[in-house]
Order: sequence, then structure tokens, then C-alpha cells
Amino acid sequence: MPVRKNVVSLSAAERAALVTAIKTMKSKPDPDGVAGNLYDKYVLQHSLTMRTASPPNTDPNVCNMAHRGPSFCPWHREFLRRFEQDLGVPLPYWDWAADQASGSPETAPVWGDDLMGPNGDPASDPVTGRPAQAVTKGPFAHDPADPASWSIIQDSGLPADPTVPWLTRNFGGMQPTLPTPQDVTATLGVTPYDNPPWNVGSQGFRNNLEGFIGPGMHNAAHMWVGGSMMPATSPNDPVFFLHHANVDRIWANWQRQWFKSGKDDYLPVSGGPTGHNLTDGMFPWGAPSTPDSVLDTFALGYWYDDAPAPAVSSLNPATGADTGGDTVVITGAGFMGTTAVTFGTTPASAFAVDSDTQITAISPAGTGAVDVTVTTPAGTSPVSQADQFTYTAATGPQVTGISPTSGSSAGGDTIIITGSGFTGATGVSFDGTPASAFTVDSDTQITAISPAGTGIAVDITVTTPAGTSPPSRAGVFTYITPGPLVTGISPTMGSSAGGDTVVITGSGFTGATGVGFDVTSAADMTVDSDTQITAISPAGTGTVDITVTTPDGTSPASSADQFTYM
Ligand SMILES: [Cu+2]
Repeated sequence: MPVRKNVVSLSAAERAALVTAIKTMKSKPDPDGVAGNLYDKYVLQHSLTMRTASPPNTDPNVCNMAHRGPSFCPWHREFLRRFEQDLGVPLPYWDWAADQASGSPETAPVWGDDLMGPNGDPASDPVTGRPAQAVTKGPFAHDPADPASWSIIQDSGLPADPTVPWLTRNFGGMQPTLPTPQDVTATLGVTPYDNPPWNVGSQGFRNNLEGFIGPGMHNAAHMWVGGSMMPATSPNDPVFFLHHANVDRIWANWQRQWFKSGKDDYLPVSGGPTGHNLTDGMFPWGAPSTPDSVLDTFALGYWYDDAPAPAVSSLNPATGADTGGDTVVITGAGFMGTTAVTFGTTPASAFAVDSDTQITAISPAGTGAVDVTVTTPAGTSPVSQADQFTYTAATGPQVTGISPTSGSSAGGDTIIITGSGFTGATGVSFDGTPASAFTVDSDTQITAISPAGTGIAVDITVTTPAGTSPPSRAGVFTYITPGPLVTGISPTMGSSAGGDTVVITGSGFTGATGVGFDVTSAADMTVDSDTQITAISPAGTGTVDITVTTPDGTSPASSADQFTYM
């Protein structure tokens, strides 16, 4: 699974592979046959989406299919996911707030000649037709003499752009500074995700991150770069994708910060503009590309290099019975997306991720001292003194199994109870009702006779002078009401004169003493097996229930036993 790295962390080989992959997309065809090449497909798709209002026939500057509304975050996540698949290498992100904090964002590594290339040249060149602010160095400089050089495109639905085909940038010209780390922290603190009227005028995290309110964030970074990053065709500048990976990373960190707090949900579920509700198909892809489908980056198969690996800082309690079954609260960090919790090498019997910093787990059986570890796609928690769980020998009796696990509600069944600490047992209980009789066969086995019972599932417990066994899943006994049950008849119709052969299927038929067609007894009957009776119908009219009577009772009437006279 790809890890999206900070662009400053890329190796020279990774920088070269990224630039090659981007330029290669310009030489591949658009599979849709709309744009001139695979890269430009994304330029036109972004521009068209930005020009398409939501709801339809309103103003796209109030809300469009991917901006100025709730789907801003999920739409660009899906857009980048598709682009990254076509790119073939993981997208890095441009952490503009860190560059701003460095004091010289215009010379940050992202603008190196082996990455995105530098700011535009303020001077124009009438000889070549080069406009002011054209990028003249690096991999994405346009050169009219070199057909393989980087060319940007026009969207015919937009006003003509005289700079095309030159990539232009104008650092700080429109917007003097990039957002700061403090701006990022403040934005991460905003909840809920979004609010009515679900557009450019909304309060909430999304509109702060998009930048129409608050410190400007996404919008401010577009404007600080300027030039080709300004119009709806902004993916013309490949830094668009590094910028939006950073925007997506901030959303992922917001999702982690508020994970399971009740404030982390995507909004709206419904009632918002078309394409912006939780399960709306997003423009232009449609379902299954919905906001709901992109909420979990782990599920999408990627995450960012600042996603914390899990770490365990404490257990409560840190000790438990060697038979397992104890509830253990695990505290730490980086638990979002947990795929496994282990006690030593044994998986927890069960676990629930309560928040990014807490997991509740049920201990498996074990011995001695073991490390409790948590695994997410981002890694497994390192073992430490803080994660040690110590098993202690259970005192008193323990039930670890029963056989059979079910019996008659009339009682009288022989139940073998296995476990430990049974020597000297003074009582065996079925949910409070004493066993009719029991024999301690050994320290690990008791034979008990079930009492009559009415409960569906009851706990069998053993009491000795050392205590009573705790109820456990292994000791649950199910009472079954005995008696015959009819589950089918064939045929389901016959003559009103009687004399038809009817095969009755079901259970508990052994020892049957009668078959009724309502209140009239069958003319004849043969018990073929415990699950089948062959009967001869008596004369009758209308629709009747066929019932079977044994010494345990009479089968209840049901739709499965209905026979119609014709
Ligand atoms: Cu956009």
C-alpha cells in the first residue's frame, strides 16, 4: 500500500520517478477520447466540474460539483486517487505551512529543478511570445522549440487564457503569504464537518479548509502560487496534485483527531446540493464514487507519512486470569484503523476501537507475562514495559466447556461439564436453579443432570469452597422445548372424500400416537422415522392443520402443516 510522503522526504530516485511519471501521462491517450492526453483529461475534468453548478442551473460560484460545498474534500480525494492510479507512483504532498514557517517558501525543495521547477520569470519575451511569469526552468518549462516540453491547455468553456501553452507562476503576487502551522492547527480544531446552507457561505471545517472563511488555507495556497494555479484549469500546474495531497492529508488528520468523538462525521447525509450528500454519486463519475466511499484512506489503500504508528502506553487492568475473558482497556495513540490486537502471539478474543487513543479488548487464554500489541496499516506498536499483561492462575472453579450445549426444558439431560478446580464442588447451578444431581468425576469434570428450565440460554456455574465459577461463553446451556414439530406436508391438497396418502415431515415423531386433520383423526398412519409420518386423510372440508401427537405433546399448528380439501 502506498505511503504518500512529504515531498521534502523524497529520494533523488523518487523525485526523478515522479517527474517522469507526470510527463509520461502527457504522452498517453485519454481513454475517454475527450482530452488530448491522459494528463489533460484531469485538467478538463476539474475545470468542467468547477463550471457545473449544484443544484443545476444555479450559480457555480455559490456551489459547484466539487467546490464551495461539502464534497470539496471527498471529490478531490477521489480525483487524486484516480490520478495516482494513472500516475503509477505515490503522490507526495507539499506542506506549504512548513515552507511558510521556514521563512523562504519561494526557494523550498518543492520548487527545485528536479521537482516542480521555480517561480515564473517576470520578464516577457516578444521573440518567442513568452508571457510574463512563465516558468523557464525545471521539468515543466514550456519551450516552443521542443515539442516534448510541458504545454498547458485551455478549457474552451472558459475565457481565453493568453498564457497558454506556457505554465506560469507568480509567487506571492496575489496573496503575500502561505497559511501557517498555526492556521493548520486552528482549522483542525473546527467542528462539525460542514453546515447548512452547504455552500460558500457555510461555517464548519470544510469551508475553513477550502478557505472561503478563516485563514484561507487551500484557496490561499492556490493564490500564493498564482499564474496557472488561478483558473479552473489549475491542474495544468502539476503542483496542484501535491497541493491537494496536502489538503487531503489535513482532512485525514482532522478525521483522526475527531475519530469516534461524534464530531467526525461527514455532513450532510441528505438535504444538501446534488453530488454533496453522503451517498450521492460525485460528478462526473457517479456511483459508486460517493463521499461515503472515500472516507477511510486506509480502506482506499493509502495513508500519509505523518499517520502515527500505533503505540501502547498503558493497560487497565494489566493482569488477568489465565483462562482469558477479562476486559482490558488499552490506552495509547494511533489506534484508528486497528486491524489486530494481540496478547503475546494470541489474538484478543474480541476488541473494539473506542477512539484513536483507546481500545477495549477481551483477553484470550494465556500464561506468564506477554506484550499487548496493536496493529494498523501504518505499523505495529513497539513492545515496551507499558504494554505488559501478566496472566495469573485462576483461583476457584472455571467452566471451559459443556456437552451437550442444549437439552430439554423438561430437564433430566446428562451434561458433562469440563473445566478446572472442581474438587470439593458443593453446587452446580443452571442460572440459579440447582442441578437435579451431579457427580464430581475429577478436578476437571463434573457430570450433572439438568433441572427443568424455561430460560433460552442459561449459564452453568460450579461452586466450591474456593468460590463460584464466573459465567462464561463456554458455559452457556440452551433449553429446547421438546415435542413433535411439523415442517412440511405433501401433497397439500386432497379429496373431500378422504383416502389420500399424505407424507408429513418434521421432527420428534418417534412414538407418535395420533395424527389430526384439525379435530378429525387420520384414517391411518405409519411412523416412518423420527422425521417422517405417512398418513391417510379422513373425509373433510375446507383447510385444516395436520398435527402430530406424541407423549411429549402435540405439534403447534403452522402455515407449513395446512391441508386443503377440494
Ligand atoms: Cu479543485
